Amino acid sequence: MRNYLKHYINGEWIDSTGDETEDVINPATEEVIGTISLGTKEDLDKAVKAARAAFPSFSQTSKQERIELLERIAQEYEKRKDDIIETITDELGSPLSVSENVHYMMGYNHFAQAAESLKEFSFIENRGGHIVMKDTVGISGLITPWNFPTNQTSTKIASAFAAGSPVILKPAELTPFAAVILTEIFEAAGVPKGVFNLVNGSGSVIGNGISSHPDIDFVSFTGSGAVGQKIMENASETIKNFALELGGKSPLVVLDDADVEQAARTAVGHIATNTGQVCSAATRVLVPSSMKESFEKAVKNVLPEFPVGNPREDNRTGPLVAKKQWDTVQSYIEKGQEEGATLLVGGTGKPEGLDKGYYAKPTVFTDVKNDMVIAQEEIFGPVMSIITYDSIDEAIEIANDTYYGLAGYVVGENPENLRKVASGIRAGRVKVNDAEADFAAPFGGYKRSGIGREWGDYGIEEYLETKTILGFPE
Ligand code: TAP
Repeated sequence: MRNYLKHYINGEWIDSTGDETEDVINPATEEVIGTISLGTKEDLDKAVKAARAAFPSFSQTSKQERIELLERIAQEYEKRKDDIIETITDELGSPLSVSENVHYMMGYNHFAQAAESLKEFSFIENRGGHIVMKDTVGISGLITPWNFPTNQTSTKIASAFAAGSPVILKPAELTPFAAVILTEIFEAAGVPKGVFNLVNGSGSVIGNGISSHPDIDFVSFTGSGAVGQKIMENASETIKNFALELGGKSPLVVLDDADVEQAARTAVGHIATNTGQVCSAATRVLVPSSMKESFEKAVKNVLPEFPVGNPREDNRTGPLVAKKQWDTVQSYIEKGQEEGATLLVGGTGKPEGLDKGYYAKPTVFTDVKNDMVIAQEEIFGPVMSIITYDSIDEAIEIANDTYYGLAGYVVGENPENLRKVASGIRAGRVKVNDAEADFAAPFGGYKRSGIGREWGDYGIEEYLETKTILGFPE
């Protein structure tokens, strides 16, 4: 049992001023694996005070000092590898291989990349008559979701530290333990007191408290569009700066010269990895009408490569994070059937032999029309919609016929067509074939997928203000 009943404020683990707690459940076993304290407004105020007190000295640290701090964090992070992997598997239900190759790896890369980006980063530009300086935004409130417990926390914290901004982190109640390990990593790396503060608690108290706090200068949020809107409303009261990374309903455009089996593997990988609980997952798969049957056959063929089951065994897909998420996914599968889409594989209920745990069946709908609810709303589960198209222009039109614009994918051979589709998709990140991950590349959305960019130097920019100085003595 992991009982984390304290918050980390001003370099110390301190008791909560309230007595409310929340149990954390392992989604694979449905058993309680620990408890956290739910913080109060008073706890948040203490954390804000600590971050404010740390601001004058931390914001004035040199670039070199902050590079060294980020490098020490990356080193300490590596030392906690096994802990991080096991913790994420227990709280989120992701298979050990996914916890290692996705969650652990992404967290590490954000700290290492922030150090690298900072080396090249220029905080001052002489523009002839005037100087333009990049100045720390102030203190930052970070609100993160449950689906990537180290990725989303690390990208925000690494960028804030690179920019010299002290932070208050509120992780999601469903997966709060990875943030405790991160806190221990920061302690071991010598993060100055007050620069990192962890307040556990509910979105309605601590999350809401952060976005409306008059002494917090900037809020970075990742999560649902509904909460994103609430944050914008709250931030408007104090004209607070904010960045939002929200949902997606991303298209994967399969071109007619794509290797059909490989394209199907890519598509299934999107709904299998993290059990489809990924904001940038490709859940609308656009295939040429002429390829429909061969693609459907290929999907059925590759599905067994992604076995669903106990995340501590050799499986590729674990349970959904919580009963509530399982119920949501079930209702979307029912909706798809009501709307007249054809169920190719999967459906409602649990996979055979997996009665305990929030396991869902990987589900693929075909004959989907892009205006159906299952093609428009973010399901956040292992559900794919296959939609056909007859020309590349039509594929781009369908790809963009969505409120979202977080990501897009295109697979095929002809470079001209790949370029046309990649350039035509209205989204913050488009991936062509098997392009490798690049942690210096900006990440964020168009339209209702958000405002702002994370990762690398673009991520650091979010935590900076621009200041002009006229007549700066040489
Ligand atoms: P959200 O409700 O958006 O939760 C994300 C974070 O915001 C959590 O830390 C949450 O706290 C906090 N929060 C909740 N209400 C808040 C408020 N009024 N003010 C400030 N912060 C608040 O997401 P969810 O309930 O976990 O998931 C719902 C749906 O959102 C999912 O099904 C999925 O579609 C989408 N989602 C998207 C993403 C990404 S990466 N785009 C990530 C997660 C979920 P607590 O949960 O601890 O109360």
